[in-house]
This record gives sequence, structure tokens and C-alpha cells, in this order.
Amino acid sequence: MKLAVVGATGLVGTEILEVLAEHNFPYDELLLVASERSVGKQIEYKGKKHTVIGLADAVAAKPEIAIFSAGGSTSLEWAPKFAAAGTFVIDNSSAWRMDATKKLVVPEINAKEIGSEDKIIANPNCSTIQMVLALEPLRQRYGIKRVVVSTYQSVTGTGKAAVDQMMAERAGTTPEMVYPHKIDMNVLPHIDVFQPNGYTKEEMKMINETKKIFSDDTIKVTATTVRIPTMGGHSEAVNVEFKEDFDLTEVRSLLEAAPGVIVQDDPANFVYPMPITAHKKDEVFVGRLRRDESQANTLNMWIVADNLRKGAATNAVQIAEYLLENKLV
Ligand code: A2P
Ligand code: 11C
Repeated sequence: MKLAVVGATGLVGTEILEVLAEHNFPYDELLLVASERSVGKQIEYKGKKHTVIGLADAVAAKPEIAIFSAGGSTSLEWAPKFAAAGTFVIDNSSAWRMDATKKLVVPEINAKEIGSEDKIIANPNCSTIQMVLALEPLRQRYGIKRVVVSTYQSVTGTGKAAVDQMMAERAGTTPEMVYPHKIDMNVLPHIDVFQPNGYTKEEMKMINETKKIFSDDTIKVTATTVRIPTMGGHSEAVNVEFKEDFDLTEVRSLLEAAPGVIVQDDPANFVYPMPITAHKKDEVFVGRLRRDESQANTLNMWIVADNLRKGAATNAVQIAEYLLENKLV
């Protein structure tokens, strides 16, 4: 089994390598792939030196699985070439997510949709993954009418250059500006590019991807996505209106039993999810569970996850594990 990690030198690529090691992911050969700028560079991983290779050499090696996290344009150009060589591509970019011929997968929810013909599999956006994972057990039980979400997203979601901007601002040196404004000591109601309808692309991703993952276009979703100066971990305030009424004790039990979800909800002892405690964890953390007293059948909840983990690397590695466990590779 040959496994390629495309974008291995990036923030998500590095996290993918860490998760593969923690999960003891089985492979015979590991190909580390990045841009021409990095080709020839040595990366030490699990006590072994690996030389970074380019995309053409990686396709020629015909890996069984390639996990991509090298941006949308790299995926658009190269994923089909890997697929044509028989490789399963698990793509972390937004390039293929809304393509009707591609599966958009959160394994705990819809991995069963994957078949041997699905050579390009899309990994959803980080802020979508953590929200749908926490909503899934409640959707199964009560049905969902409408979701209103506001996010508080870390600079690591943008990539290395954004982390560098924030750190330069903290150090008082001149930053290379990635955002249109200062990010440290600030909050930007702006993630990704603005669309003609006044929403940002990140907001539209949350709306459209949620419907696709749940295979339900009738669920109403609205979002406001916000960048905050934290170093890892996205947080979300979610207001969800169910079709049926719920019992708060049962909501807690359903979430406690849900795979990949951990309930942290003990306000009396100041226990609630935070980015700092979700750091480097594969799970999604849920708390502040309470009834919306202004409207029937409606719950307020707070959802936090490490955006580089379940929001990106962990979800992608879990898809690869599913391919192996189900003998698709
Ligand atoms: P490189 O380090 O050689 O530029 P991040 O989002 O943290 O900036 O990481 C982006 C990742 O995608 C890096 O590993 C980067 O490699 C890789 N990458 C960017 N552009 C390309 C490309 N055209 N071909 C292959 N890999 C690319
Ligand atoms: C962010 N959600 O936090 C973005 C990063 O579509 O995969 C991931 C962008 C994407 O900025």
C-alpha cells in the first residue's frame, strides 16, 4: 500500500502526518508531495528521512490513496490525474465538494455512500464538519427544520501565512498582510471572499455542504462566519430548531453516545468547550446545552473542535481508514 500526502509541508499536511502516526495508519510506502519549491527537501518522519517529491512523480508512482491538502487549484488540476491512475484521492480543498458526481463525507454520518467508483472523495470545510457531527444524533431523533450558526474561527484556518501575520503583530514587527485588517486584538466578520448575495464563501460553504452531507435540501441554514485571533480551534454558537420537541436530558445522552463527540457541559464548575482544551484532539466538543426560551422546539449549543484535526486531517485520515476497512483499497 502506497500512501501519498499532497501538501505535506503545509499546516494541514503536517497535521495529517501527525494523525497518521497517532492512528498507526498502515502503509508500505509514504510519498510526501509538495510544490516545486519544496522538491528535494528532506522531512524526518517516524525516525525516517523522506525526500519531498513533485506531483508528476507522485502520479507515476500510482499510490493507492492520496490525501490532498494543497489548495483548490492543485486539486482541480491533479486529482483527476491521480484518479485516472487508479488512486483514491481524499481532497481537503473546496474544489470538488459541491460537484454532484463527488461524495462529500463525514465518516460517522455518510461513509456508506462511498463506492469503489468514487476515486475523488471530498472532505468538507472545517466549520461544517464540526457542526454536522454534533447535529447528526439530534437530527436522527428529532429532525431539523432550521440552523442559525455564528462562528469564531482561528487564524490556522487560513494557513501558515495568517499565523505569521498575527505573530508579527504580537511581536510588534511589520507583518505581511494576509487579511485586509489587523487580526490580533481584533475580530473580522469576514472569512473567504464575499459573494454577490452579501454572504462570504465560508458562510455559503456551511449552508450548502450541510444540506449535501445530510442529503436534505429542506433544512434551512444561515451563517455568519467570523475570524478571531486564536491560534487553533474553531468555535460555533448554534441555534437549532427541530421538527419535534426534545428533552434536554435525552439530548445530552444522545450526544454522549455519538461517535466522535464529547459533551463538556457543567457550567456550575465552569466546564464548557474551548479551543485551548480542544487543541490536538480528534473529537468535537459540545456544551452550553440549553433550550431557546424564545421559540418552540429550539436548542442553543456551543461546538468547538481543532479545525486542523476533525475539521481537516482527522476526517481525511478516517476516510482513508474506511477505504481500508471496507476493502475498497
Ligand atoms: P510548499 O510548501 O512547497 O509551498 P499552507 O496552506 O499551510 O500554506 O500549505 C499549503 C501546502 O500546499 C504546502 O504543502 C504547499 O507546498 C502545497 N502547495 C501549494 N501549491 C502547490 C502546488 N502548486 N503543487 C503542489 N503543492 C502545492
Ligand atoms: C477557514 N474554513 O477557517 C476555512 C479554511 O474550504 O477548506 C478551510 C477552507 C476550505 O478559513
